[in-house]
Amino acid sequence: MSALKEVKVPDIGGHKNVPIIEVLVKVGDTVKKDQGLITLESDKATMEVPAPFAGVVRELKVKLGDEISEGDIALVIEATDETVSSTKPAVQEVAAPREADSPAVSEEKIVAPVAVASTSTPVTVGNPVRTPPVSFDADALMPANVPYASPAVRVFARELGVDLAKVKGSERGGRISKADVQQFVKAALETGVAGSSGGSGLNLIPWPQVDFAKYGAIESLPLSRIKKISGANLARNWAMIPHVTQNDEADITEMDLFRKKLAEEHKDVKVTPLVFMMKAVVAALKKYPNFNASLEGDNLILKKYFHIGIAVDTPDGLVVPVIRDVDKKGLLELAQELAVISAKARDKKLGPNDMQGGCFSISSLGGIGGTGFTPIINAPEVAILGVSKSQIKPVWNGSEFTPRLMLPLSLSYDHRVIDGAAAARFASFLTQSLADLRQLLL
Ligand code: CAO
Repeated sequence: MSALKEVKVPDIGGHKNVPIIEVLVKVGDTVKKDQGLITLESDKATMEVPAPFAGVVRELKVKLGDEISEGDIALVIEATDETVSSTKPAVQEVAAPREADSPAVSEEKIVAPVAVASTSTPVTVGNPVRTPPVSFDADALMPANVPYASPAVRVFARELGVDLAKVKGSERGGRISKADVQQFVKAALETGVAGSSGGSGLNLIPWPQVDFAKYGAIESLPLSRIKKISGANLARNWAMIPHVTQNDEADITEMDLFRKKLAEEHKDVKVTPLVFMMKAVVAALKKYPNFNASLEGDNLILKKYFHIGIAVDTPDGLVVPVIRDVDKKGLLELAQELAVISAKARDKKLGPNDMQGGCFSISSLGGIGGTGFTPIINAPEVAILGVSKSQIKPVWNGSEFTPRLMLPLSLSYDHRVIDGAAAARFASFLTQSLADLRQLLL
């Protein structure tokens, strides 16, 4: 007699209450081993639970929209005899019901594999089989751009070197089938066009798989949602934008005396060097409009407004709220707004509107330390200013060394839009403006 087996949700990377976005089978369906049964979608990954063995679906224990976790029973399959013996690691077995509706559960415990697709690169957990180098398209890291296909189809496409982002899915909801991939390859061969990324992606070898626990004690912590989202953005920006960082130093001795005086007179608000940077950046953006721009195909979109993004460090990761119309606001108003928006960021109260519309970003680590770093451009912006910690340094004034408060600045720019000479001029203008604040009034 064929055995009824419960298919349990296997290890899905520690995710809990993951919604089911697709039920791929119905009662009575005959399924093959490894055929997709249900698709789960966490905040970053789409995972398919495959059939651990061939058989006939006898009962669905879940429906579309249900939220499930590891160990939950998804469905019951009547396994075909030959697969039962060969399928040790998959599910919990139940005997065929003696009385119509009460299956007795045996002790057999098995682990089902789950296929995960969090990026364009499919990862099959627990599958040590070596795969060919992965064609990496950084834009495909964005959740909305991840092609809709089962892990089996992803593996198939990868074996053929097909970039799934270029394949049109013919199934429900645009899902890409194996036949779609075959059709794509056929069409590509007929027209003589390569089916793979054709040089547009990075042909990277797979990420190293290391069993760290072999070398000592470890702890595995899930990334926060902010870290996952900002990580995807940073990876895309770093991979797709040719970054160059121009370093410079501003003599802020006088500026800092003025700042301290201002802070003394206005004890209700914290006036840090950052608000001076914001004003100096706006003056530089006005003088060099190509820095207040975004690249759109072959066009440069120049912005006539001055909204500045400020990188804020929060316990959950980096966020970049935007302060609008910096050109129209005074130092004290900016200081107040900076305090409000960074508190909002740390209290996780920023809305999407608070983080949109930026023209240029500033990442200030000056309150912490460092003499310079390479900030990553916040696309679709074309430049970002990194600010490190000011220090008193001996500076030669032509006749003697004098102690001056020097502020290190690191300007990263998109070399497709900005030439090195323009970046040097922009940075130099910034340092001069900060050294002599009267320049900001001109
Ligand atoms: N040099 C020396 N001291 C500085 C300084 C600088 N460049 N910038 C700030 N300081 C001082 C401030 O004056 C303040 O001094 P007091 O405590 O004596 O008043 C102290 O450092 C702390 O400043 P702050 O960090 O609270 O305030 P800020 O306005 O400089 O910055 C904010 C605000 C929200 C940008 C900051 O708190 C923050 O989150 N920075 C981290 C940004 C980040 O993580 N960037 C990395 C992104 S990766 O590219």
